[in-house]
Amino acid sequence: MTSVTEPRTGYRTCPLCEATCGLELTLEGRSLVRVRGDREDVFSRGYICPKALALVDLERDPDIVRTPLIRDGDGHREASWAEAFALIDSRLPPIIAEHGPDSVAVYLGNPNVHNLAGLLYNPVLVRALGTANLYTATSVDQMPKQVACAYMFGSGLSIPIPDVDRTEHMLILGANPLVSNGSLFTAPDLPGRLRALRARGGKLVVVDPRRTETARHADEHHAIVPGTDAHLLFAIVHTLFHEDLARPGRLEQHTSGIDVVRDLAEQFTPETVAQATGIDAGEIRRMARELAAAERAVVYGRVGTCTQEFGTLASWLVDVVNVLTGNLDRPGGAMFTRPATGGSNTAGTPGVGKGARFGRRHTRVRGLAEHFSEFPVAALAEEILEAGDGRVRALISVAGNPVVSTPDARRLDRALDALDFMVAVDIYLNETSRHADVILPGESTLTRGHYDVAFTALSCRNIAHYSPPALEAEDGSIHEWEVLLRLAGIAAGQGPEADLRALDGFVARGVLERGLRNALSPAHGADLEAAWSEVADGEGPERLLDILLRTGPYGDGFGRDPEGLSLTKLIEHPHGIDLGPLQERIPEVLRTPSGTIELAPGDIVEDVDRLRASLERAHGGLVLVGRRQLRSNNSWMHNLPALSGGSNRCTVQIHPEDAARLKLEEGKPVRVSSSAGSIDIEVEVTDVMRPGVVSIPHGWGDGNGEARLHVAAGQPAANSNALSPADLIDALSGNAVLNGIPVTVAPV
Ligand SMILES: Nc1nc2c(c(=O)[nH]1)N[C@H]1C(S)=C(S)[C@@H](COP(=O)(O)OP(=O)(O)OC[C@H]3O[C@@H](n4cnc5c(=O)[nH]c(N)nc54)[C@H](O)[C@@H]3O)O[C@H]1N2
Ligand SMILES: Nc1nc2c(c(=O)[nH]1)N[C@H]1C(S)=C(S)[C@@H](COP(=O)(O)OP(=O)(O)OC[C@H]3O[C@@H](n4cnc5c(=O)[nH]c(N)nc54)[C@H](O)[C@@H]3O)O[C@H]1N2
Ligand code: SF4
Ligand SMILES: [Mo]
Repeated sequence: MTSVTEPRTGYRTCPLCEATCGLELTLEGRSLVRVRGDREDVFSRGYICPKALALVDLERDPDIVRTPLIRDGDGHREASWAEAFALIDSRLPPIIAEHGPDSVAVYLGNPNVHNLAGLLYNPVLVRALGTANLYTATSVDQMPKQVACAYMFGSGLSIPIPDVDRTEHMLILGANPLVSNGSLFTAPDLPGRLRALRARGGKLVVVDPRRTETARHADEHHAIVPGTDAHLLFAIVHTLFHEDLARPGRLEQHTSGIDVVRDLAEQFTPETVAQATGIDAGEIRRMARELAAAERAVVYGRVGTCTQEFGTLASWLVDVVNVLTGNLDRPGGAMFTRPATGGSNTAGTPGVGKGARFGRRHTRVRGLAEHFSEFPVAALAEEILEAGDGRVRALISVAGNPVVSTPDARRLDRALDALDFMVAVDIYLNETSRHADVILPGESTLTRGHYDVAFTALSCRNIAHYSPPALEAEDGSIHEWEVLLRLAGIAAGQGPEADLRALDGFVARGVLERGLRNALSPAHGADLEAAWSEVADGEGPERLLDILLRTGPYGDGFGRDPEGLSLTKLIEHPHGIDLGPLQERIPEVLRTPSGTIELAPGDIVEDVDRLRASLERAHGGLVLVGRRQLRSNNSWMHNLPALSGGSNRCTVQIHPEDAARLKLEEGKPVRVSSSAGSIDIEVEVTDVMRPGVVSIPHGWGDGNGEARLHVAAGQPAANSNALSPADLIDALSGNAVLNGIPVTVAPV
């Protein structure tokens, strides 16, 4: 018998991590049967990692939530969309009416940044709710970098990206791109790009308390004491000044505060920080000299430098060194992307702006400042649990698993039980969504179009790449953007049957008006009605994307430049369009009040006292850091057989000397405890760890009967964030400290 359905091929960008690799999908009927790298993808050239292959398992995972679920006693039962939305409409608006908009919190998780629905329609939902209680995964991730960039360059999304393909020297702190493939640094096949850097005679230096996969493939590895990157970087800055190696070059005329930084660095001599950092003073001087001597060099810091006690200072100093060595905004250094969908630094006045303003609101209980209109998620549990006016009573969680991903995880787990009402938009019934009164299914990767609005703004080349849906949505299913818009309609008091088409049109017109108002847009000043008539028939994320592209920096300006970008043009290029290497953008990219790179922002300068004080602190005792695993993705891919077992084990790694002293035996269970709690976990004795530092991967749940994760439930696991104390935050950004947590380890 011959098969009824011929295999078909579709192309799409991988939605799983920031690398944005091109995939070639093979489908039979509605089934995804094979995933390969798309060799013709203009950016990834066929590269993929094991996670993408697991999309086949994800699509057929029987545990995936495909119909709305409604709480029924201790469990959940299936319901129709109409019943689910009606229930939300009967519960949510009364809470808002009685207790005000802030009584409803929103948590937005990481996958939102990887899909158009989340990126473009969550803001609509948050606006409709009008709540100040917005929390996202940003405050357990890159908030310090965004805060530092906002101070220095005037926008939280003006983040300098390593120009890896042209650099000759790269210093990486607190990132493990051989496993993670990079973050705030979109570069498919980053492992290959780093190999190429060394093959052309360049040098790769890694600073990490663990001898990571990346460290093992580097020229040099420095096993730093966790939380001391700012000390190390300050000593590098000190050396640059002291040895007259600071050469900002053309940046000098565009930079203010260089002298202030020189004064601040004065006391951070390599000798002063050597003990704290665990890195020899001579080595620090050599690192500084080599950075200064290299023709093109770049410093890059990521999760390990952000989710720590001095996250903002470390993130700031990364770019201070890039500026002082003349490597900011220069080929082979750290450069600014110019994204095709535009952004804060492609609008407004080139070279000047309002800059950063934080703390317009504060959390009720601890008084923590807002950054970019969101609060630190480390404060969410107390905002729910602590009685009083303004308490959070309801939560909408979209593609997030904060019970596993955020600090004091067990307390948050209890807090979610204390809510009056919770909605989760998620593809799994997991540690977080199990608390929801209503779970609304997210959408399959195959039935939605894809464009990386976020990551094309953070990539090491300028790229535009749209993938149309590989499959039509099934009858009766609802696209994720429609789910979010439906929730927005309910929040706005329009009920569960609001006119989605009208709401969507309103959203799209707003985006179009903003685009036409932007003096830097090729569509600036175009006739609104004429432009609207070109998109009036469209809908959803695709229409918004089309407007962003056409009004963006390479756009067709609604007909003004027929060669320019539009969604139609991208559809004609299924393997993406390469818009070329990164270009110099200073001073035009700046949006600071002074019109300069503000190298010594006041708030940051003040925080240096805290850093200085830490030098006098007594050391000793074990500290915990995290790690990522190649065949895993934060908290939600442990349920896929293709990614289970093997190297993917939830263990605590510890140096042999520490293990001997504590009488810990390889493979045996141990109890790891911190001020927040304790977990039992298997021990792995390995000299990849720096003595005094232990490592546990995040993303594993405690195993909970109510979750529907059959494959994951069979694997030994423990929630590392049960150990992260919610009171440990980076002072300037409110970001959680997830690395460098004091712990004890003992045999069970
Ligand atoms: N200790 C420690 N903690 C950490 C980190 C660390 O390094 N150490 N890293 C932090 C970082 S960098 C991040 S980004 C956060 C992540 O924190 P979160 O974003 O809270 O967690 P994820 O594991 O990404 O969970 C995503 C959720 O989205 C669901 N999901 C997946 N795809 C879709 C979809 O298409 N639609 C919908 N609606 N739902 C979907 C999944 O089922 C899951 O419930 O964790 C942070 N936590
Ligand atoms: N396979 C896989 N890929 C992923 C993910 C995943 O879960 N799995 N998650 C994705 C996400 S959401 C993100 S944000 C990115 C993150 O990508 P990366 O930033 O590369 O994240 P990690 O691999 O956690 O690397 C952080 C490193 O910091 C080190 N570290 C800890 N504390 C310190 C410190 O104080 N100083 C220094 N210098 N180093 C320290 C840790 O040992 C670790 O090696 O990865 C993405 N890609
Ligand atoms: S590296 Fe990231 S984008 Fe590329 S295939 Fe793997 S998960 Fe997908
Ligand atoms: Mo992340």
